Amino acid sequence: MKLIITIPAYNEEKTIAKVIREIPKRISGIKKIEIIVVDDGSTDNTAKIAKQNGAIVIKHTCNRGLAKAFKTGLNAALARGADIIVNTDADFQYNQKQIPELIKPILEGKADIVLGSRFKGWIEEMPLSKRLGNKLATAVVRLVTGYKISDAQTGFRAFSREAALRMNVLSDYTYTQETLLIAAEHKLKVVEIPVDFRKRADRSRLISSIWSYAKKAGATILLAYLSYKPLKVFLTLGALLILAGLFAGIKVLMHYFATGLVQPYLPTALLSSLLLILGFEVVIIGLVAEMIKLNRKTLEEILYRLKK
Ligand SMILES: Nc1nc2c(ncn2[C@@H]2O[C@H](COP(=O)(O)OP(=O)(O)O)[C@@H](O)[C@H]2O)c(=O)[nH]1
Ligand SMILES: [Mg+2]
Repeated sequence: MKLIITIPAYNEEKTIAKVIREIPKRISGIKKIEIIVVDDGSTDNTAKIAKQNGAIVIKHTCNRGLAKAFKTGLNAALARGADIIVNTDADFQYNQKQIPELIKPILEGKADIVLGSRFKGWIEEMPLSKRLGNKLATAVVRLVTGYKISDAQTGFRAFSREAALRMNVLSDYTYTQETLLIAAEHKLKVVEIPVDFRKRADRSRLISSIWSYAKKAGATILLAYLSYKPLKVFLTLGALLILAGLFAGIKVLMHYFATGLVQPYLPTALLSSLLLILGFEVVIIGLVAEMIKLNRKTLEEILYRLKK
């Protein structure tokens, strides 16, 4: 069994060495351990220090964002023949000594993805706004995936090779929620274990303000959900519009049958037809989106087999 640890890093020269050194040298059930640091266009000494500490360094020529760096790491690990891939952060917030616990469910064949949950574990410090943001985003992910998880934003997670092969992340910004939507789509088994979360010594590289994060993460979740469940979303929306149209139309029809006139209800009649037309259109869009989804599924299957 080969384990590869991937670490996306953006200007983390102060902590990258500590993170690499904390990774266990030997883990029972694992023959070989490799570390890949994805340096996402850092302007400091992150890459140099990572190399000095024995990591394989892959460099982006410019800052492409965490999701792209995650993807680079995952693909590189797959290409190097990883059986299990652990992703962790470069900021020394997670405790790498917990990697053996994190990969245990995969080694035992009990999970495809293991999330290190901070909320089930120990959190040294997390501002209230971030705590609430995490809870809210997790609630949304729980709702759309059906996974009973407590921490959808954790950066400390393990993937089996099979699960990693399925992770076709499209977002630029954050991979955390999208990977779980993909997992649900492929019915992968997701398990959580409690982990420690230390205070960040430096400011966050990812989150400048909780609002900008909410906006970007919200858009990512919405888009991913739409592309996985288009029919459900559009049919619901279309059905609501059609129902509203019928509701408005009934009065007009009743009056028409009684008197042969539409007259006093002309505005209602217009509103009703508008809602009905809109509703049918939304349903048709749903059908088209569903067909596009089938197309994407075929493409992803090809990608999966190609990578395999
Ligand atoms: N590759 C890459 N990594 C990033 C970027 N922004 C943040 N990170 C890394 O992602 C991890 C989590 O970021 P962090 O700033 O700790 O986010 P927070 O813990 O949610 O506040 C750290 O290892 C960062 O170095 C980025 O633009 N590119
Ligand atoms: Mg962090």
